Amino acid sequence: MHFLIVCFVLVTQVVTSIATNNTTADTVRQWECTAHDQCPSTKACVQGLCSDPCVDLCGDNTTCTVNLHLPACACNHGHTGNPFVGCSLQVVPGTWPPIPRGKKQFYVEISKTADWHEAFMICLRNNSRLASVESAEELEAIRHLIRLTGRRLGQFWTSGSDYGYEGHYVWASTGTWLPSSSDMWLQDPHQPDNWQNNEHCVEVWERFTHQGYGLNDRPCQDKIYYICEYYS
Ligand SMILES: [Ca+2]
Repeated sequence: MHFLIVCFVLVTQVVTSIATNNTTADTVRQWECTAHDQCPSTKACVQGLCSDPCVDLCGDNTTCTVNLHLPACACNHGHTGNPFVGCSLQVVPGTWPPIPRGKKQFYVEISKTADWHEAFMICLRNNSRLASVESAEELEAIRHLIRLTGRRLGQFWTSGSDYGYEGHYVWASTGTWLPSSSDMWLQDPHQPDNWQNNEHCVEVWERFTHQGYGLNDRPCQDKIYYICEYYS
């Protein structure tokens, strides 16, 4: 559902008497109009000229249309707010992603560590969710952010888990599958390996510099850094 706010503004019709003593013939001739209906339907009579009434009328993320000389501002699809001031992406409570067609972003936390469940809660409390790494491009974006922190060989929780069904991984924040055959899993040894039958949560790990960054299952109670995702 999106909200569409349409507001009409009556453009002030300038009807000023030209029959004043000081009005010259030249001044009279430069007037295009004295009423809207003397202009095309997409123009309005503003200060004697047929003008576009949308100029500088609406705020950001809006569309202005003119019907029978009258301008109307409306928020663009997926946006909400006052179209004359500006509209922002509409947040839909209880859904993820919360913003239709919003851009997914990641936040890498390196100031504190947490176990998997604690990390999940921390991200929720910060209007985000524990990260779901759903493509090689997203893994690359995370690698770039981690590199910016200066941390090497670090370990970071994602929302991946096979708690519900051993060996069947899902991104808990989105409910989508994470195939065990995905190229994003670290190799040598092949992950996920459920080492000692105690690894059910998924991290991003720079195992060795020559392997680069990839996914690995590890014990959920381990305290490591974590990555949240949010939309803007
Ligand atoms: Ca493992």
